[in-house]
Amino acid sequence: MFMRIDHVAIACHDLEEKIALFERIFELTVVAREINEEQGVKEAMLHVVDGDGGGSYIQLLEPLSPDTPVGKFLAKRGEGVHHVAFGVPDVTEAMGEIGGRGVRLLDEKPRHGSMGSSIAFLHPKDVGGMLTELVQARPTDQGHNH
Ligand code: MC0
Repeated sequence: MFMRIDHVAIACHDLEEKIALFERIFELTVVAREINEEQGVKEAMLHVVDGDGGGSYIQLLEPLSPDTPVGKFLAKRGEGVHHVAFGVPDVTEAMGEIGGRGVRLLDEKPRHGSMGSSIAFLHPKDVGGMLTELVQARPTDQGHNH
């Protein structure tokens, strides 16, 4: 079902500071920036490698306000890994299959994700404490990436 790890997301207080850190220590490059009002984040995608059906990235997330998933996470746990996202060929199909195995879906239908992707989250308590995201890359990205 999983084609690749699409991204590992890191919650941070200062997006620009963390972009500079990851560029310096890992020689990564920002390939997309976005404000996602629905998810309450300002984000940057740093390209790691190209893979099956899309690329793999580090995603840096800064909350738009304290009363958002990432804002609450920072207040409770501080900066660090917020979620892991797996690339799937069809997010609706993956939601049905995984949901059918008793995992709570946090989204009833796919939402808008980074770089035109369709995404859905799974409850961390049903995935060993790991907030998990399913990602279907934008159709034009599949096969030849960003
Ligand atoms: C909360 N918990 C987590 C967690 N956030 N565990 C692992 N990783 C996380 N990121 C744990 C808490 O410690 C708590 O456990 C329990 O889950 C309930 O959390 P809460 O603090 O009471 O907070 P809630 O219930 O208000 O919300 C948690 C929940 C929420 C995961 C349901 O954050 C959510 O719906 N997230 C999905 C959307 C999201 O995260 N969007 C931002 C990124 P204890 O043991 O203390 O009870 S959007 C994004 O990144 C997009 C743009 C993209 O990738 O393209």
